[in-house]
Parts: sequence; structure tokens; C-alpha cells
Amino acid sequence: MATYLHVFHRNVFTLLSLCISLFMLACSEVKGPVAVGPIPSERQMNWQEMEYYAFIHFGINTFTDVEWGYGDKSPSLFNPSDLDCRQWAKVCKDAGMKGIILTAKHHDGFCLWPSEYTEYSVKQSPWRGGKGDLVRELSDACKEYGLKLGIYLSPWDRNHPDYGKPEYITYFRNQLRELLSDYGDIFEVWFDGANGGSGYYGGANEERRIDRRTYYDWPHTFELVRELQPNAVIFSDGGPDVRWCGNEEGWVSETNWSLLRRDEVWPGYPNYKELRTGHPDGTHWVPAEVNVSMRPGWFYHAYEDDRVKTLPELLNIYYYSFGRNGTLLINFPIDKRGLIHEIDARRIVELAEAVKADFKINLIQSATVTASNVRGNSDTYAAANVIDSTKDTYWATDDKVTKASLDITWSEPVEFNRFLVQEYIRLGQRVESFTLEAYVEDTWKEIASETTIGYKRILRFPTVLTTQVRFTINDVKGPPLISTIGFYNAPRLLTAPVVRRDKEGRVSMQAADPDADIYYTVDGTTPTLQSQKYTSDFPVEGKILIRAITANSLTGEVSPETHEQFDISRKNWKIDGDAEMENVIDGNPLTHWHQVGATMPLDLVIDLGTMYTIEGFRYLPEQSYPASGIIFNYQFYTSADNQQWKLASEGEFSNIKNNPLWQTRKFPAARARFVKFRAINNTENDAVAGYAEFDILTK
Ligand code: FUL
Repeated sequence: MATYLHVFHRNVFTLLSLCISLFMLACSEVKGPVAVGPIPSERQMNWQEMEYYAFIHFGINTFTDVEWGYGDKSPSLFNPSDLDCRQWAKVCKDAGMKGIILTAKHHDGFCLWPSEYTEYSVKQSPWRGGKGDLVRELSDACKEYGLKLGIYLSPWDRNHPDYGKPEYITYFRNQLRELLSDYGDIFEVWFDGANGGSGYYGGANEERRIDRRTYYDWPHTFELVRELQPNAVIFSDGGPDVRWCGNEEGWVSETNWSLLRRDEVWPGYPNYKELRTGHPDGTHWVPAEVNVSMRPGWFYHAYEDDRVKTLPELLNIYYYSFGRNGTLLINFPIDKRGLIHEIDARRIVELAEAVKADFKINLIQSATVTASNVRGNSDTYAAANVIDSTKDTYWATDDKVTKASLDITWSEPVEFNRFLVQEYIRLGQRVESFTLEAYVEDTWKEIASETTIGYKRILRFPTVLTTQVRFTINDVKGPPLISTIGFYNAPRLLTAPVVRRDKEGRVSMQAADPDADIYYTVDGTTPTLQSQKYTSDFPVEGKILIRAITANSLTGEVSPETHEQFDISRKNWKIDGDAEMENVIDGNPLTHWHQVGATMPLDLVIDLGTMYTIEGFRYLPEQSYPASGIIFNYQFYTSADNQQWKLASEGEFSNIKNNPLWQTRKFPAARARFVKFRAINNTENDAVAGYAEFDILTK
């Protein structure tokens, strides 16, 4: 019995000490980091993780070929021949997008769903015999393809008679209620900052200005969205959930805080450029969304079929949005058939393929990572968390730490040209600056010195070959929390190089990928990897034909060829007028000059500096969108003395509006030192002559 008692006591004692040790362990467990500054809501987190989704612009504007409708056009114009929302959804799905936002009503007030509150809708159109509902069709297609649906409802309505009066707000909210009640889950509600101005307004045809801060009583409209779609984020210039990025070109600043002094910003905020960086001292979590179109315009125009963004342009947009703590909302202008145009569809899939290739293998998987400091030396916050693929684990430091680093080592040398890093943003955006260094040829070499990280930051740089990298966080708002790190070796992007010659006659070449090499010839032969390699710009006085390719010298892969024929250098040319006139002969098609007169014709007179035998000219109209002063009818004169002029050529540049490319005209050779290019009229019939470039052809 005594023995049993002894055993019993011993067991109780063991159990007690076990409990005590467990209790002590629990007490000594490392405390988790606390939030620093504003943090995202669950709906904002869900939205941020979508990363990439589509915008659709479609409506009467598609059929009238304008960007902003006045609100006076007949609904009978809306008549797509082959509308198929499943085609839109398939393209978006194939492109890797997670949702689609539809312009249910743009500024012209035409509704793509049969709203009960207006007749200005698909109800009055011939499409589907007036029985169609485009929002329904898209909502169904999204469900079928596993995409989320978002709604753009323009606050500005140039059709509605009550716009500008309090009654319109009721109308606007009624429409919002319809859209947010009848079509299932909505992930984002998009309120445009463009508001108030001229319009049809039920036949009043007048200018109606509103106070953008107060007219819409936004707080109550936002409440309505919360009531009907509690999981939807609300977009406007200043949130409340998602902010505009301050441009429509497809980028957000490298320094990009997901924070905003939200109460200072409203839709139509004049200091909108601040939205490109956010406010480091922001009071609320309001991350940026980058909205950009596949083409210059938001709505479809056939003349932009050859102006769809190129793959290098789209890749830049990808890296300047996703790669800078933004999400990407990319717009497809639906064509008159009711489809995403084949060119846009192909291009967006090319982007998806290029991105997939860029991020194919994460080299961190074969690396060892050690940290300068780990929170409480606990495994929960270990450096290894940046390698695992779970987004909820992270490397954290002790609270007092303000500077910390990760050393990343490989047993064999690796090559990479992309670096990806993510903060654990659920507890706030903290990192203010960081550097990336690599151990190359026995020294530490800085690869990048950058500012913010946020949800995701991706850096592109020339390929590095190394076995050791150091990622250092230099300045923080609170101890850093890093959830993911990645190193990738993206393939070279091989597109035909851009070859230019400036006014001084210097020829320069540029590849879309800084890692790629350029090879060229000047003797008319086909360029190969054995041709001259381009290293820096060089002067060329006279006429020259340059043929160039971009290549991956290691694999031998080459791009399509660029073929540029330059005439005499324009070094000694003189044009009388303001400094901007130089843009006409600077060799850069992206700069331009406008000559504005009271009436047409307008003359551009150039002194070539010496006599030449001239047999033609080339004219390139302004390349930006929308361009002005596109010359249609012209005359071209030559002169030896700037007194006696001889007409050498005249005519029209047919289809120049739809296709504003280089226009070349040849004529019987003439000796001259002066040339005069006369704009007789332009495509808009106003008194403006616009030029991106002008050149002559000599014999
Ligand atoms: C702008 C609008 O005025 C454009 O037409 C387009 O809808 C774009 C997304 O937002 O502010």
C-alpha cells in the first residue's frame, strides 16, 4: 500500500511540475508585434490580394466614336452585332485577371441595364429587341469563369434633367441600389472624379457646375454601398477604401504609401498628384489602384487598332503597378461588335505569358536565409518565414530594432534580375527605405536603394551573378515584418530596338530590356550577332541606313529587325520661332510643336543651312492622344534664297486621322536651301498645325 501511495505521490508531483513548466513556457512565449499606424480592413485585404482585374468601357460612345458623350444621342445607336460577355470573361481569365469592372453608366448617362428610373438605357435600344441586360450577362459570365464583378456608375450624368439639383442624388442612389441589389456579389464600386460641366440635361443644353465636395453627400452614398454590399471596396480619388493613383498612364510612384490623410481628399481633388505617393503620415489605410487602357482612349475607336499597347509597354505597366504596391485595373475598349478586339486579346495574353516566364523559378528556394535579429529568438518569427509560401507567416524583429538585414546565401552561383519583397501589411506599412547588395568579385555591390515596400515591391535590374545577397531595411516606422522574398531570372525581352538620330546627328539605340544587346549594320546587310555591337551613341553626318536587332548574346535568340533610313543630319537647320519649334527636328517622335494661327494656311519655313538636291519630304503628326493639328491638305515649296518659291508637291494625307503615321511624298528633284511646308487645313478644320517630326529627302 505504502508503495502504491509513494507511486501515486510521485505521479501527482510529476504532473504538477509539468503543468508549472507549461504555464511558465506560456508566460515566456514571445509577444507578437502590434499594429503600427492605420491597417487594412478585411475587404481591403481581399481586394489587394486580387492584384489584377479588368475594366470595360462600352456604351453609346462606342458607336459615336467619342470618349465623352454629351448625353443627347439616341439609344437606338446602341446596337452591337455579336455581343458576348463570355468572350470578355474568357480573355480576362486567360490573362490571369481576377475580376471585371463594367461602366454600367458613363458620363453620358446611358445605362447598360434596364433601370427602372430612366428610359435612357438598353431598353430603348435595338439590342436584344430592347430586352437585354448587359450587367446581367456580364454577371453570369463572371460567375461561369470564376471572376468577380465590379461596377462603375458615373456620378456625372450629362443626360439627366435633374443633374445639379438635389433630386438627382435620389436618382443616382436609386440606380446604385438597383446595381448593388440585383446582380450578386460586387467586389468594387467605382466612382469617377470627373464631374460637372456642359451637357444635354434633358434638353437644357447648358453648363452645370456642382460643388464636388458637398453635392453628392458622399458619406450617405458610401453608407448605402456598405448596407448593400458590405464586402465591396469603394473607389474614388480619395477612397474611402481604394484611391486613384493620380494618372491614367499606368503607373504609381516608386515611393507608394497605402496611407492617406483621407479627410483632406475628395473626388475631383485638385492636388491629385499626391495620390501617386499617398501620404506617409496618412490617417487611414487607402491603397492605390492603377487604372490604364489597352489603347490611348477608354472607348473603342477603329483608328486605334494599331495603337494597342505593346508588350514592353504593358510589362512596364505591370512592374510600375504590381511592382510598386498597387493593383492593376486594365481597360478593354469593347468594339462595335460587342467584343474585346483580337489585337487586345492577343496582347494581354502575351503579357500573361511574359509575366509567367519572368517569375518561373524563385531562386530563394535553394538559398539559406539568416537574419540580423529575430523577435525573441522565436521560430514563429524566423527568417525562414520569408521563404515559405504561406502569406500569414513573416520574419519579425524585436520592437526596438530600426535597422535589420537578411543575408541570403547560395551554395552555387545564381543569376537573377528581379527582386520581390512583401511586407505583412495586416499590421501596417512600415518600411521607409531599404537596400539590396550582392557580393560580386570579392566586394559588396549595391544593386538597389529604394524606399517603400508595402503589399508587394518588385525591382528590375541588370542580371547579377552571385552567391550572396544582403537585404537591409534602413528606416522603419516600426519593427519590420517581411512575409515574402523572391529572386528571379527573367528571360531577356527581345523586341526590335528603337533607333533615333537627334538634331546634332547623333544616332542612339535602345532595347526594351536593359540586359539585351543590340547589333547593327550601316551597309545595308542583315544584322546578326557577328555585326557591330551597339555600346554608345555616335555621330553620323550624311544619309545612313541602319538595320538593328536586339539579342540575347548567350542563347543567340534575336528580335525582329528595325530598319531606319536617315537623311542628312539636321544640325545646321534653322526654324524661326519659339524654342519648342526645335521639337519638329529633334529626332524624338514623342515631342511636338503646335503652330496656332487666326486662320489657315500656316507655313513652316526651314533654312537647311546650305544648298541640297531635294526630292521629297516626310511629315509625322503629333503622336499623343488626342492629337491636335493633324495636317490634311498640304503644299510643299522650295527656294534657293527664301524669296522666290517653287511649288514642288501638293495633295492630301488620306486617312491620316485614323492612322497618324509618317507621311512620305516624293517629287522631281530641285536644288534648294529653304523649304516651306504649308498646312492648308487639318482634320478638325481649325487653325492649328501640329508636328512631331519633319524631315526632307535628298538625292
Ligand atoms: C476618367 C473618365 O472621364 C474617363 O472617360 C474614363 O472613364 C476613366 C476611367 O476615368 O476620369
